[in-house]
Amino acid sequence: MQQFQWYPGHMTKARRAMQEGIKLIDLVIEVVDARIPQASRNPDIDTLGRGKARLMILNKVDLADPKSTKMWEDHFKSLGYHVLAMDSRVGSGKKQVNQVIAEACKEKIERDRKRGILNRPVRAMVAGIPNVGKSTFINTMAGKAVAKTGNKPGVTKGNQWIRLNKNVELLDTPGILWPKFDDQMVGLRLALIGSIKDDILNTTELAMSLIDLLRDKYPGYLEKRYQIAEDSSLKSYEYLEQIAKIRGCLMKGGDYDLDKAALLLMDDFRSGKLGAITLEWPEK
Ligand SMILES: Nc1nc2c(ncn2[C@@H]2O[C@H](COP(=O)(O)OP(=O)(O)OP(=O)(O)O)[C@@H](O)[C@H]2O)c(=O)[nH]1
Ligand SMILES: [Mg+2]
Repeated sequence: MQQFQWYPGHMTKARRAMQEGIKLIDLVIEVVDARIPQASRNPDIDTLGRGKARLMILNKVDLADPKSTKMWEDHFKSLGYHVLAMDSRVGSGKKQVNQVIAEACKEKIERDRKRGILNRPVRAMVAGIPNVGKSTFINTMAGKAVAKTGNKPGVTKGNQWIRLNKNVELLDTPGILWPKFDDQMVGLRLALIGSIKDDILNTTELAMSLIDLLRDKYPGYLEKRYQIAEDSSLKSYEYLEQIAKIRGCLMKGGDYDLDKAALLLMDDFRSGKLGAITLEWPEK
């Protein structure tokens, strides 16, 4: 299996900045990807956020399978987190976010009041792994494009404070991973959703892993999109060949261009064209 480690220098810096800045924070808003809510949690953020009010956003809920999202919401609620499933691009759930911010910070406002501090804004750190939609979430909350976003990991490189109103300030942070994944399945899932820089990945292998996963958990989805009969005797690379054939991915000599077919499949998955797909479930 290929290795997925990606821990560039800006993440080491970002982690340090987070550690130093955590004292100023009242609430940690952890953004995860609803398709892999567990694998897209950074264990560091859990440690850093200890003792703080916590809100978890299951983002990109439009790309995840609704039944699974419900299971994850229940799972995290049972662990004591405030949880909201969102499509940050359209901002459904914005009102609830504000409610949770207010509620989670009531205690802090009370504490401030006792000490004679009035109207200090609530400060929330928006944290998570790369490409889960932290900056998009902030832009939606702000109602304008104040943070840079992009369809690849590593867009935000440094911390940026954004004032939502006189009561709330949000901190946009760079997505961070961790130096070593104990479980390579975690690495695979992160690579599939696009949280690991594609340049260091073998896209063809990644696409074949996706084919295996889909055939196992979402039978019929590939057939529907590419009109390939789901024949259980087909190997994953033969499947990719079929996609290449149907989509006309050919090299100069006429051979199938598997790399091109792999890119096409990955794009279709990441943009939701294959359907709403979740890749992991809470352990019972
Ligand atoms: N389908 C869908 N796409 C989303 C959603 N939220 C964000 N995106 C897209 O995901 C991509 C990454 O969004 P960003 O907001 O830049 O992600 P980020 O977490 O700030 O990423 P880094 O700064 O690289 O860590 C962009 O192409 C967004 O348009 C969502 O809820 N649904
Ligand atoms: Mg960002």
